[in-house]
Amino acid sequence: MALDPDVFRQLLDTVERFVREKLRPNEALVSQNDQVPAEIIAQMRELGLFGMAIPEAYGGLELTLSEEVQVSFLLGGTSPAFRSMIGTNNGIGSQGIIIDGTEEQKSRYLPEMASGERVGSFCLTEPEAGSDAGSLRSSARRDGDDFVINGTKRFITNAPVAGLFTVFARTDPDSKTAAGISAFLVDADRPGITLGRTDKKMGQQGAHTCDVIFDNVRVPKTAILGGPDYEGKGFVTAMKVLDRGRLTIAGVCVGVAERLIADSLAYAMERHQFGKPIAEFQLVQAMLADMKAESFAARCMVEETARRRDAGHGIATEAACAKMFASEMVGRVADKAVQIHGGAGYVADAGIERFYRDVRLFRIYEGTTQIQQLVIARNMIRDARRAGAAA
Ligand code: COS
Repeated sequence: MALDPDVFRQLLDTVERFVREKLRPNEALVSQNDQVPAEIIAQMRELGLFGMAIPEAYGGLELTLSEEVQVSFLLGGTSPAFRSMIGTNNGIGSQGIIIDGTEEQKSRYLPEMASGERVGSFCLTEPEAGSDAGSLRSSARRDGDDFVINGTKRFITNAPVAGLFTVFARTDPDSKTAAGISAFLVDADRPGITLGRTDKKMGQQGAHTCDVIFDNVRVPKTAILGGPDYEGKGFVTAMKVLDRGRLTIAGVCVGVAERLIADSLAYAMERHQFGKPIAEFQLVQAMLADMKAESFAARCMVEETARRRDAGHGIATEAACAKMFASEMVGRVADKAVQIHGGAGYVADAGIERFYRDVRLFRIYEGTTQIQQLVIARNMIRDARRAGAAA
């Protein structure tokens, strides 16, 4: 349910002030120390940012997707590492439970996730199964009323601090495809779970990923997301979660692009060459105009897709379009931001080069650009066939 407009306005004002006064001044420090300070995480918890997308009945803010993307635009105005802290609890770490979880699973996990007490991580990717998620090899072998999980998950966001893993594993050993995969809710302190070393990444320092290794981890059959009747339906849950996740990432891309445009414009108006501000040169203006037009287009795509989802429509195609366009767009915007800043954009001081590295990930996680293309084209063909069959 949408928030009262005044209450929502206040939330946006608070987030905007938090980003400006608390997060931006700490960007360089977070990158240098590869750590978001505990004090900032505590403030995020107080503001309710871990539970934006979680229903009010379980302690969250229950924002509509249209509202949530407005917050994503604002959070994109600073280093993506900050948003990553709260990203999984609002997205891939909790949405499976919200969409398909049983009442018992919701009341057990969602309140702690909404408060930020428990961090959720999404364990889909494996060393040999990235884009082809349906080929994953982790297994969940039935043993009486339990399942025993074995396998390695890779690049798992927030795993080092997670209290809950949504683990995708094959419950049907005879299947090699998406069918036969189930999702399990596994407490992080279960015996048999170990973490790999934290990955050293190109950017987004402060946001952590690592391997999660499951070695004979025993869970009851009630740990299947959605309950025992959902055995074999895990892959479809993953896809539904990713549809939504892809849109919020597109929203963050728009926010980062808008930040880089504001910084580039300010720099271009201040920096003098050949006797005048470089913003007065048409070749610089062309870059600024392209940046603005592209980010505006992505903003419109994100807002329209969120509206469709809030109205109850499927958004698999639109979310893939928005994620593909917005993540590619912010890559181009970051490149132009470096160009406009010239030498100042290439050295670390202004932080532009950091954003240039940070945004590279957007084209990869929650589905590469190529996977989005595949999803879009496949859905187009399917819809055309259906329309043909109906004619
Ligand atoms: N919503 C609901 N159901 C969906 C769906 C969606 N968006 N997309 C697919 N499904 C369903 C299909 O309908 C199918 O169900 P049925 O067998 O009952 O018809 C099932 O899921 C399998 O779908 P499909 O045959 O399309 O699966 P593929 O193995 O061909 O894989 C892609 C499809 C490539 C789209 C999928 O593997 C994917 O998204 N890969 C990228 C994974 C990713 O984003 N990883 C990032 C790491 S997670 S942060």
